[in-house]
Amino acid sequence: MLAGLREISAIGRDPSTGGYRRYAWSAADLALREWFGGAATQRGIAWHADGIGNLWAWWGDELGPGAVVTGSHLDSVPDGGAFDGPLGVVSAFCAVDELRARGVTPARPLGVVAFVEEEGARFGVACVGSRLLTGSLDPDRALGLTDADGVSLAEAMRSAGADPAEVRPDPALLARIATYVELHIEQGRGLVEHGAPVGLGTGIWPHGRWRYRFTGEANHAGTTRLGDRCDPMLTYAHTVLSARKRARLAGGVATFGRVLVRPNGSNAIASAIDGWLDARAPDQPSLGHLVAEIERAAFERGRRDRVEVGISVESQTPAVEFDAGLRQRLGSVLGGVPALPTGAGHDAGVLAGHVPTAMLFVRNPTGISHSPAEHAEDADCVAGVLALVDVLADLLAR
Ligand code: HGY
Ligand code: MN
Ligand code: MN
Repeated sequence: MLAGLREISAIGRDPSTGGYRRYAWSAADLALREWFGGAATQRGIAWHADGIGNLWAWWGDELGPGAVVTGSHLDSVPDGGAFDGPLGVVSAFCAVDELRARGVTPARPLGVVAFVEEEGARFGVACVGSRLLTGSLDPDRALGLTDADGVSLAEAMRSAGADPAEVRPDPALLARIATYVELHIEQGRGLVEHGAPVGLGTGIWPHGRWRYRFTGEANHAGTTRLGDRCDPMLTYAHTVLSARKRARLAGGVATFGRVLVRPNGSNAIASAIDGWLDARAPDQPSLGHLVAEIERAAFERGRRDRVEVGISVESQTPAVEFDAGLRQRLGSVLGGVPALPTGAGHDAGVLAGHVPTAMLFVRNPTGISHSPAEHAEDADCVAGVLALVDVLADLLAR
C-alpha cells in the first residue's frame, strides 16, 4: 500500500466492517484535510481550500496559465474501500516526488486536487465539488441539500469553519487548466482481463440517481386484512425487481442500494418508503428507456396497491467521452496500454466538459469497489504512479 494510503488508513474507518465512512465536512473529512495539508507542506508546495472546499496544492504558480492538474477525491461511500478516491490523491503527491527525483522542472504549473463530496454519500448529489467549480450545480441548490439528520451543506460547512457564501464557480481557474488527469482504481475487472496493471479511460456511461417515494397507509400488521392494505413495501419490492429485469433487457445496470422505511416497525404496515435508484447504461437512449420503464412499472404497481408514487431526480451525468487527442498522446507516452470505458462516475467526468481530461485506471484484482473488500496490489499501485509520472512529465514539458 502506498505510504500515503497507510498514513490515512485509520481515518474514518469503521472497525466493525473495515469500511470507510469519510463524509464531506465530517470529523473524518477534517482529518483528511489536515493530512492533505501536511502532504503538501512536507513537499514545500503551497496548498489551500477553495471557497467550495476543494483542496489544491500547487507546484509552481497557481495563477500561471496552462496548468496540469491531477488528483481525485478523499470522501467515500458508506463502508467504502481504501482506494476509491484516495489512490488518485496519494499517487499525485507520489508523482511530485518522482518528478523531482527525475530532475523534472515543470514548464507549467502542476496542481494536486482533492474534490469535496465526490460520492454524494452525505448530501445525495455526486461530484458536488467539481460540479460547483464548473458551474454545473447551482450553489443555492447545493447549499440547501441536507443529510440524513437534516443538516444542510451550508450548516455542515459553517460547523467546519468554512463560509458557504464563498461557494461559487471559478471560471478563471478553469481557464487556467490545460489538462486534468485523474488516476483511479478500476471499479471492474477490465484490466484483469487485459492482463495489464494500468489502463486509460475512454469514457463514462451516462448515469443518474433518482429518489422514489412510495406513500401508502400505516396500519396494524396483524389485524389489517390483505385486501384493505395500501402497503408501500409491495410497490417498492415490485419496483426493485422490475428495475433489475429492465436493466438486464437494456444492457445496463440499475440498483436500489439505499432505502428508508417509515416508521420501520416490525408489526406495522409502513406508511411511506423512500428508495434511491442508481441507473446506468452504455448510452443515453438506453438509459432514458431504462429509467422510463422502471418509472412505468412503479406507477402501474402503485395504482394496483393504492400507493402513491413520487419520483425526483437527484443527480444526472450525461455520457462522457474523454478527449481523444489527449488519450492518444498519453497512450503513446505509456507505450500502448488498454483503453476501457467505465460505468463509474468521477470528477473527471465533470471536468471533461470544460478542460481536456484523461483517466488512468489501476488494476483491481477482484473488480470489487464501494466495499471494504476493495483492493489493489502494491506493484500495480506503483505501476500507476510511474505511469502518472510519465504522463505528467510529458504534459509538463511544454
Ligand atoms: O457512483 C459512482 O459511480 C462513483 O463512485 N461516484
Ligand atoms: Mn466511488
Ligand atoms: Mn471515486
